[in-house]
Amino acid sequence: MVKEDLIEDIKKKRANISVLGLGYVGLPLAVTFANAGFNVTGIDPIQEKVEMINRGESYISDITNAQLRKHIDSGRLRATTDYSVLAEIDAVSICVPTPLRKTGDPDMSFIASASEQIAPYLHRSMVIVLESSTYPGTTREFVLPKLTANNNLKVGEDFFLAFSPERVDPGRKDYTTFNTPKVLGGITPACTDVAKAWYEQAIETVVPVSTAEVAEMAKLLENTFRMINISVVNELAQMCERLDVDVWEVIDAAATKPFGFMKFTPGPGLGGHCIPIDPLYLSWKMKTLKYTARFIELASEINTGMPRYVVNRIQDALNRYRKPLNGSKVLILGVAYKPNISDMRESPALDIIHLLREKGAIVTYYDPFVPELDFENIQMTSEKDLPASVENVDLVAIITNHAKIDYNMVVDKAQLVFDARNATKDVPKASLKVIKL
Ligand code: SAJ
Repeated sequence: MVKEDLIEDIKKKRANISVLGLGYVGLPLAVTFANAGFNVTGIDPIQEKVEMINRGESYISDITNAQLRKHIDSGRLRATTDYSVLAEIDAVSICVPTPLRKTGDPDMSFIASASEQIAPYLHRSMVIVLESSTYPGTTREFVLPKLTANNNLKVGEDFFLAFSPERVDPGRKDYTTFNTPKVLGGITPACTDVAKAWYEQAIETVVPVSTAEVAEMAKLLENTFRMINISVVNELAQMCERLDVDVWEVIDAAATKPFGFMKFTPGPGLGGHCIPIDPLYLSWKMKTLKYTARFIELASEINTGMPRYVVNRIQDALNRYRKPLNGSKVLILGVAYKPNISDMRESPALDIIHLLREKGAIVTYYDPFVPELDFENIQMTSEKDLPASVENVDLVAIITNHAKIDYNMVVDKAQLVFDARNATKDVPKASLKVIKL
């Protein structure tokens, strides 16, 4: 009766919930469970984050202080760095990072640590859901053995384990943790039942699938689809340049097709912690099975080649005006990995800055969302006066097209513009000074 009793406790909101990892996925998830009436204990190893949460201060833009404070003041939600609270917890969501190592292999250390921290407190009538994007088989082959290493609890009978991919798109207002359909698959059917009974108390639509592997693979299909389609248009941009055809016009024309087409746009490369990374978890797993995921590897090669392609195009643009790149002043306009956010993870702007400097360019940047850059070999401060900065360089390279920038002013004051995002599409007379990807 373990399964039925746990589902009863969940439905009655008697079950105590924990979310392990309070980042852009975990904190909104914790608040979503609290909104549904559960008592939630967030766990994170970073003391500063825990203290901010317990003061009702949100460090995640998708969660306001008011949304957080409501549950802190009512005592429904609290945070801690102490994993021993798990002894009193009935349901745990694991929302920890899954980055890549420098070698390009999956970094499973965060999932390993979370599993090992939970194991001593694993008890009968407990459900655990892994949310971190990872390779198919992780939940069954990697997490389960760590949970049961020092006990004889039986998955699907004594406790329950499932995978449910996060689908958080930071900054998006129309889709939230609550109303984004949630795929969920268990190690056993009973695991799927228990996890589904839990998640559907707090999330509008839960989509059960037959196994954890199906859920893991569905997530990777979502982001592999995106990564490969972006690489297609990145290669198309290179073809169009050789054909002297405007790739942006081509894509806009193709996008008029009301069915059977989905618009993607070329750019300076692929940033973020999902799209360029998740597909490589799949290709890595397939390598262990002696299978080469050719599309993923080719797409990754094209996307990672875009920063160098952009720098070559910048060099050609200056060359037209008899200016060697070496010694020319180049302003990078927009460095975040995508428009209107401050996130720099995997941003192609960093590669472009590095490559330009390697060729002797004098590089500055302006990004209203990123006041400072402090990465391995790049320590820079954003220019403060955009008009003056634009006037003072040989070329402005629009790398990330933040909406708040006045591109009319940029084109008006610049000597030369390389536009990697078609940000100047509505600027009259842009063609006189703007060279587009
Ligand atoms: N990019 C292009 N061309 C495109 C779309 C994106 O070059 O047509 C670039 C962006 O500039 C960025 C990178 O790709 O550097 C990733 O962009 P993204 O729009 O995919 O944004 P992300 O990384 O925030 O992706 C997230 C993902 N959400 C989750 O993994 C839960 C992704 O699945 C979503 O589809 C995406 O948000 C979204 O739709 O906004």
